[in-house]
Amino acid sequence: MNELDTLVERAQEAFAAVATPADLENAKAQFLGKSGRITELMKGMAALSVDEKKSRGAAINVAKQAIEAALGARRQALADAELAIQLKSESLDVTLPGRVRAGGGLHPVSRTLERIEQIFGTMGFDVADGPEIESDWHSFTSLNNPPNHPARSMQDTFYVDLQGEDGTPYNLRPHTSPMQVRYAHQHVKKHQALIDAGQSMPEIRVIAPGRTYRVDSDATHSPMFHQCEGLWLGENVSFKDLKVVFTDFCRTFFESDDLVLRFRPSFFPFTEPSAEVDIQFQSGPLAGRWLEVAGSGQVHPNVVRNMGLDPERYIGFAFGMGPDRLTMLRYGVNDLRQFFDGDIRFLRQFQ
Ligand code: 2U9
Repeated sequence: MNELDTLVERAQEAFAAVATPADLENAKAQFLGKSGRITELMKGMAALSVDEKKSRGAAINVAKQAIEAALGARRQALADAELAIQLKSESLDVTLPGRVRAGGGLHPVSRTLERIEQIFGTMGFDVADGPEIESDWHSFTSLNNPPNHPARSMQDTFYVDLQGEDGTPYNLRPHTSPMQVRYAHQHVKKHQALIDAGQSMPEIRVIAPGRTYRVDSDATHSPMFHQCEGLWLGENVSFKDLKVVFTDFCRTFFESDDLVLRFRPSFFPFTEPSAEVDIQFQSGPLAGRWLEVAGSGQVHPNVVRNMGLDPERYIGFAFGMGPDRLTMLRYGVNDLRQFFDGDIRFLRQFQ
């Protein structure tokens, strides 16, 4: 093997030995660079005769071309390998299962509250809002609760370590009634000029849905629960209106006209007379049983007075129901606590 063949072979080996394009360019310099082997061989021809130069030059050129071809092939091979690695690292497995975006949903009790608001909305009821931490006056006194009523005791009501101006501690509202008292006050304030002039004030028609708190916990009681109360107050509102409104509400809520109501005498400090409202389905899985769904009554004159109105002129009715219990009835759930345990498997059933 002559010297040029050996040089070509060495170049091929050197190119094959490099692993990166940068190393390849360094290796190239040894053979094809300005002071590389091929350039040296060219320079070495100076002393040769014209004929020798021709044949020697042609032979060196053949060797140079062989080295350049080896370089080009190696460049391509390295570029191909790099591309292959990149393609592999960026490859997509289109058979992998897609990423599931966990969709949120409304809590079943929230669904019930929305339904209640929607149904009463169509009957002209506004929706009140208000604080969950309440004053003693709004939770009890304004609602005609006597000073020593057991509802005021620590066994029944949660108290907050904070006192109001009158020295009584704030409570976690045990019912949603304070919201109606606040709403009524605002309404009266807004129409004070009319009232003072002895003219008619627009009716109060409002529902108050929200969270309420009592010291109670078993299968049908949770320390945090929901209530929705309603108030309709005007100059010509009667128990007959309560009966129509509530019958309409129950039939729409339970999606059944095959349902009757019963008003059973009861007692609440804030209404007189008072009545429990029971419903009975005439068909379907719950047929035949009387189910207690709400309390109701004519607003007590003392409460009307506490709202800044004359009880001789303004009369009305109020009702209160438990959206948690309505949700249990509608969906056939028998333990209230499941609603507040936060078990996603339970809650997902209502989506
Ligand atoms: C004002 C005046 C009167 C609201 C009423 C009820 C009857 C009632 C509860 C019983 C248990 C609901 O299901 S429950 O949680 N409530 O029975 N609530 S009348 O009376 C009012 C409210 C506000 C100003």
